[in-house]
Amino acid sequence: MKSLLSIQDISCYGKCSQTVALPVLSAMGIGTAVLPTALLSTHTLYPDPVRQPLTDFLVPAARHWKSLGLAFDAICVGYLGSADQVAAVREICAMFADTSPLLIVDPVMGDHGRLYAGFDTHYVEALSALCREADVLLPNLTEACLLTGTPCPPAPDGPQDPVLYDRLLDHLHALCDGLCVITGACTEEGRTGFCASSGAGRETLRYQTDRIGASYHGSGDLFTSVAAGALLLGLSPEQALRLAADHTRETIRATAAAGQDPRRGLALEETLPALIRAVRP
Ligand code: PXL
Repeated sequence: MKSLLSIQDISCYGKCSQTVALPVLSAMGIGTAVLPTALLSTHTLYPDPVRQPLTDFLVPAARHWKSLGLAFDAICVGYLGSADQVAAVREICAMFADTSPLLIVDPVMGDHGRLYAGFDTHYVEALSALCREADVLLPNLTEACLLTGTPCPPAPDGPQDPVLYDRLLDHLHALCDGLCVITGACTEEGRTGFCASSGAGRETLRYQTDRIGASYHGSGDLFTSVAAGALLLGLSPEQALRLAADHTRETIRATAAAGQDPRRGLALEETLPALIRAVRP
């Protein structure tokens, strides 16, 4: 069984980050260990979450695993709360580098053209250093602009000229020579998907599928989790990313149909059986 270490926060109520990654990767048949970077009573769409950063726990926990001889096929990094946590994660990646795990980084720091609250340019720089080491990098449009110093387009949630994505992918490759994926890429009204390439000048993978008229916290986390699991299972980048886009679309559709408070996040439970059938027929 393939193994993956998921490094991101646990938001105890409102599905995102670890509470998306763990069920999804387990359903896909990936043995998943979690390294929580912080505990939050809820994710940050609810007002005033209680936060308990776990920065001092990260490196000692990883040292303990190392002393036990544990190793992972992949390390997948999501939301981190501070530049100190980014430094700790880089130290952990260096600790496990002798077993060459696939490093998958979702540089969670903004959306809709803006940095999330609590992050600043210092954080962007710290995260860029981690992105340099990634084998797979999955920013959304806002994050791709922040990482490459590109002004974000005035209507970041609407359709963009495909040339913008090509240019961003080229700039991202100056940072990271792995597979770069711009998630949520939209080039047609009412559609969404991804643009990706595995090196400057290489073929660009483009995919557009129906955009469901609802948006939920944790959707990017779901895309990254499915893509990570599928890559570990040996799917090609194009197959893995299409599966991630299609599964995210169907989960958003099912969540909208469930009619619950949107802050609860994605109704993952509705679509896990289909995901299992897709990857473990
Ligand atoms: O979905 C990404 C994410 C994860 N965890 C926390 C967040 C966010 C996005 O804002 O706030 C705590």
